[in-house]
Amino acid sequence: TFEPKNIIVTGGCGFIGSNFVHHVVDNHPGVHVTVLDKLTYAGNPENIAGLPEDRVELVVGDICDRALLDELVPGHDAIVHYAAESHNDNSIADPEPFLRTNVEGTYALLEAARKYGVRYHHVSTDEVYGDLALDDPARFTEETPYHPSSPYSSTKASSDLLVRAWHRTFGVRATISNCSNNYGPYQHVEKFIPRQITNLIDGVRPKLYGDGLNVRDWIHTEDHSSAVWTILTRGRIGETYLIGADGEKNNITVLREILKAFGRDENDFDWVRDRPGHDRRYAIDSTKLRRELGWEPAHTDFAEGLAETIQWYRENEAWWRPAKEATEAKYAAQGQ
Ligand code: NAD
Ligand code: TDX
Repeated sequence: TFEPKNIIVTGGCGFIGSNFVHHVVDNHPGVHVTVLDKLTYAGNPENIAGLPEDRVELVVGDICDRALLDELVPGHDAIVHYAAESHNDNSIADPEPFLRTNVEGTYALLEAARKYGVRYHHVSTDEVYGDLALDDPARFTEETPYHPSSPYSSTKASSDLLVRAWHRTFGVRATISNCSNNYGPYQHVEKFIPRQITNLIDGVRPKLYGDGLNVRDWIHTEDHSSAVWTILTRGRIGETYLIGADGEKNNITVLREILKAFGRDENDFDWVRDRPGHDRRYAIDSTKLRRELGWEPAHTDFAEGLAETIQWYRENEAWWRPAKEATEAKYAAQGQ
């Protein structure tokens, strides 16, 4: 077992990274967290506000900044890398920042991990495997070939390959996790579930892409955090672990659950233009993580997790309101 004392969490002011920071503070008392975050449109320091100052430090900076990494990384024993450009629709509108942050940024962190002998965990996505047909009984495993579809997922796939090479060639003590779609508090209003919840709070009709039958494999972000901690501390070096909680649902089903929670008719939404190259279905087989490391998800009741998430957006309008108008303006310009 690896017992980290002083970790860097990149992207710790984003949705999943900040949930991980809370998870570490709440569950692992001896650990200090340095958050390295550029505070892009997706990063919000309020996500980690109020945490004990002797446990969490925020450094505002870019993961591509090699000089900053030379200052920051020595003295830490692990890097947990969440920072990314994360939204598929943005990657279609403008791929450039995805190449920089996701590929060059990962390269810079790997070089720092190599130079200072630091343990490295790489947070990635199931989208690197491409998509499955709706009627295919198969799910993704660690052996599934890479087949990314979008600019976003191709940059994530590229970064995963860099990690594998830096482990094999330079001996960087690295692990990779590929997780399915997360939901929960602090998710940006550009993403599917928060977008529809906040639309309904605003009295605006939700927007469904294509035929609404695309399937995503939903996991609560808290379960993603416990899985990453498990892999960081007990995973085998050089290995990849898939993270999932058996949460396959198609988009129209999820949307109708949200509509129901707001007491609206199940057809009270708009069909909008489909996403180009839209992946049909993702599905994760997380047997390796469960058998080898004994991890289990705790939040397996999607209806309950969704109700709590809706409640969180109702209670935290001040958190999401500033981003809402610009996000919807961008979608409107794309016919979505
Ligand atoms: P997010 O967009 O909510 O947050 C990204 C964070 O990274 C922000 O705080 C942003 O300011 C920061 N950041 C961006 N570029 C940076 C740079 N160059 N330097 C430093 N910080 C930078 O993303 P998220 O949804 O929380 O995703 C986090 C990670 O998890 C990503 O690597 C993503 O690929 C992966 N992932 C996400 C999901 C999902 O469902 N959202 C599923 C599987 C894996
Ligand atoms: O308004 C919408 N209407 C709609 O039907 C939006 C924003 C999305 N959708 C659909 C597209 C997808 O099929 O909902 C599904 C989920 O969309 P997103 O929230 O954009 O997520 P997705 O593209 O599946 O990617 C997410 O999961 C994997 C994260 O954003 C990625 O960072 C992660 O790697």
